[in-house]
Amino acid sequence: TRTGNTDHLGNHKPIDPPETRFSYGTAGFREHSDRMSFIAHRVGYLASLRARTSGKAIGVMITASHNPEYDNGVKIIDPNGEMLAEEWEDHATQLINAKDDEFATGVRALETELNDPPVGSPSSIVLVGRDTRASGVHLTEAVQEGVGIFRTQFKDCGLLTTPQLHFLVHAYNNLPGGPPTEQDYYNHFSSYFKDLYDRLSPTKKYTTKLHIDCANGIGAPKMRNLAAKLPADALSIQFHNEQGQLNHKCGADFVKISREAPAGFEAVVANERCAVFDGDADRLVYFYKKDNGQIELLDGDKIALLIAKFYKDHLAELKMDDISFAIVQTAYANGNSSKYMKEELSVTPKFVPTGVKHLHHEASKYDCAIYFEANGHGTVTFSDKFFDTLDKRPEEAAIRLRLMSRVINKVVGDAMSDLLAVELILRHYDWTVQDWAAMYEDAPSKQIKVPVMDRSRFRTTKDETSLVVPADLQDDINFLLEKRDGARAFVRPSGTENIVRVYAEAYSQKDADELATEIEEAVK
Ligand code: 16G
Ligand code: ZN
Repeated sequence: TRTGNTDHLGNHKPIDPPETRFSYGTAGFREHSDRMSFIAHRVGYLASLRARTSGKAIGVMITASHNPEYDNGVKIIDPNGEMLAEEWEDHATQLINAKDDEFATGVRALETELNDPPVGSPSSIVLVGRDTRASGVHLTEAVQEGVGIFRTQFKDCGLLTTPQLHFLVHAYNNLPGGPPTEQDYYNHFSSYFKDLYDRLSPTKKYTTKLHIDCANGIGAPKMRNLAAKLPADALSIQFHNEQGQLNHKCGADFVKISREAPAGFEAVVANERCAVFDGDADRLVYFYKKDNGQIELLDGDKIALLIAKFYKDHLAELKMDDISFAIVQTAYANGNSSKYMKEELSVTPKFVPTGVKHLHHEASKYDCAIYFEANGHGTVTFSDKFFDTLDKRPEEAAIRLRLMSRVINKVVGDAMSDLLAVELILRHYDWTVQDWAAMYEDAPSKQIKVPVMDRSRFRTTKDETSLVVPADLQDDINFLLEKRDGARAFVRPSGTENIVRVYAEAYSQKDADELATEIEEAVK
């Protein structure tokens, strides 16, 4: 029978007071791990349904990224390796919020709405991956039980970075050969890296020494696997934060927000290049210690600009004028990065709301587009036309561009592959990390997290740069801005934590700090 036995749908009971509403946010469902089991179970069912309707492999990633160890989350990866399609987010939100005794009815209604997708198709499978969080083990089981409700195939892919699972799902559905493995990931990125590396000229200023902060997460073992396959003299990596408490005083989010060197970097000397992952290795930022002990941060905006310069230079050299090109940013992008794009690269950035799906969606409209959030999450997307055009060009610049475009994980922002791209581009230009930092100077900015009881009280305009509710708070912000020439600030509710974020930018750091603090007071 189609519907099978639904007796065990209630195995993972919601343990929350009924008034809690969960929504499939920018990062799927994310909660304290104690509350996640029934969510994982239902998401397992939903992923199996998505696999059945598409007849393809679907991914479920268990991670709470840069959040503390005690949190966890689940998100679904679509057949092409990208984020879950929007209409399915609605299905997910509805099903997770169903009360225990409504779940079976909800399931039947959804199956009917989707024309009873077939059970047991050999091509439908759910691939599950998890980061290093201890709770990931039992949440994997919960997903498996959910997938099993209608006997859809299930494969536990074990510990993976988030982008690795995206890569596997994409490869499963789109590449010939048997089921892809984690080794295919390393082979893919290391071999394109080597091909491009072999074509670059010897360097005078670029140095191979690189420190990596692994945020005590899954990036540590996986980057070691990848590094082992790179040409021996390409990078000399010193790994930090491999075993300690996940994301604690380290990782991309910590460094970006605090503008401090992570714990474990005390002995690193000034001016050495340092890369930083987050807990599931989909974000990357860089920094170096300055002589005065502070750090110079090279965030997602700086990475975007470095990659954008490489692409613009190559497209110009090859005169590929019929290739549409774009850079996509959010309101958190540093004002001076956007200015550099306009003035030095002649590209006016497109602005979209926070969350990778929005950036990715906008980027996909172009033949080649670079998108990055300031927090370090981003990648480059390409159309078929982009590759078709390049394939016909014999020039060295075309070969370089093609190889670079394979080093990049086009389906999702990926700290490891972004790192390879950055290192190759620095090598190509023979730049030090200081040369890169000097592309533009960040406008002084400050970000503050303000804990709130109910973040749904705050609603913004689509571009997230001003509040619709509470309107009087926006009036206060406008008043504070009027006092400061050239300043910019906004408040937006987090999609992942019970906080609102205050962002302020001004001519001086002192002004930015003051402005942010004054807004923080107004929020409280
Ligand atoms: C999630 C998003 C990230 C976004 C962040 C914003 C994905 C895969 N991740 O981590 O892109 O920057 O949320 O967090 O979309 P916030 O809503 O707490 O500011
Ligand atoms: Zn992450």
